[in-house]
Amino acid sequence: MIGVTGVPFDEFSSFMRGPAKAPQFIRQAFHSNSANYFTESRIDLKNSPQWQDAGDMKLPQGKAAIREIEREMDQLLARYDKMLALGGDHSVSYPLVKSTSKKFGKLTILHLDAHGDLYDEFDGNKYSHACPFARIMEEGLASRLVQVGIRTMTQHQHEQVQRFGVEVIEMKDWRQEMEFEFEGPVYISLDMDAVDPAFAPGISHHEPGGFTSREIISLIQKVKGNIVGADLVELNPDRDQGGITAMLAAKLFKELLELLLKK
Ligand SMILES: [Mn+2]
Repeated sequence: MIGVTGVPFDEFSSFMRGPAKAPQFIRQAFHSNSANYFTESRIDLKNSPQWQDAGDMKLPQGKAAIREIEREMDQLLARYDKMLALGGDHSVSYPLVKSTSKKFGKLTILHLDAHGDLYDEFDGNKYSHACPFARIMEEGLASRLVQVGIRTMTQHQHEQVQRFGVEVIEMKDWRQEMEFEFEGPVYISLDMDAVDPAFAPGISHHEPGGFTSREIISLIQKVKGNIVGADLVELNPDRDQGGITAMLAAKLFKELLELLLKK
């Protein structure tokens, strides 16, 4: 059984709050009468007995939330085979990955994002949404970190890439023919801002030059491997236009869920 949980936390966003509201907006879009519950390969998620919405986490404020996300994820992973988490800002990925690696061992992480999120610290906060992958790599939670869609590389983050041996496919080097196949347990962390803000304006950091909706959907559909966990983060409903980013998030949620259901 796959579990889905919402992680309503955005206190460690560096620029703008809002993603704490994302889980409810993604659920609303998922259940919208304007669409149906089928994935593009015709899996009927409404009538699938293989997944369940476990509701939202109940989180305290500040750094205690990071510990609580890990603790609640530990409990969820004791009840469910695998989990898909709806964020929240990207700071939630560190405790989610930490918990997932306790169950499945060292992970290969496919990280789709405009940003590397590899800062050692940001505005004095080691748990900032700009830092989760530095924490993950420092603690050895992943054997491979593969980042795709990056288009904001800085000198410091480039040094972090070298330090941790991160495999980066910057957006400028990405090609549609690229396919991703991995050995061992795989975790997918999908930041909505990987998508171009023209398609996904409902995010905090508008970074032009990203994926089209079609490109990111197809990229996910072609991922091969044993997907043991995923998160979908950084939807900011306050910035959305007519709910189009929430609808894209719901679509990506469906395709990610299908990947988790596969094995
Ligand atoms: Mn990002």
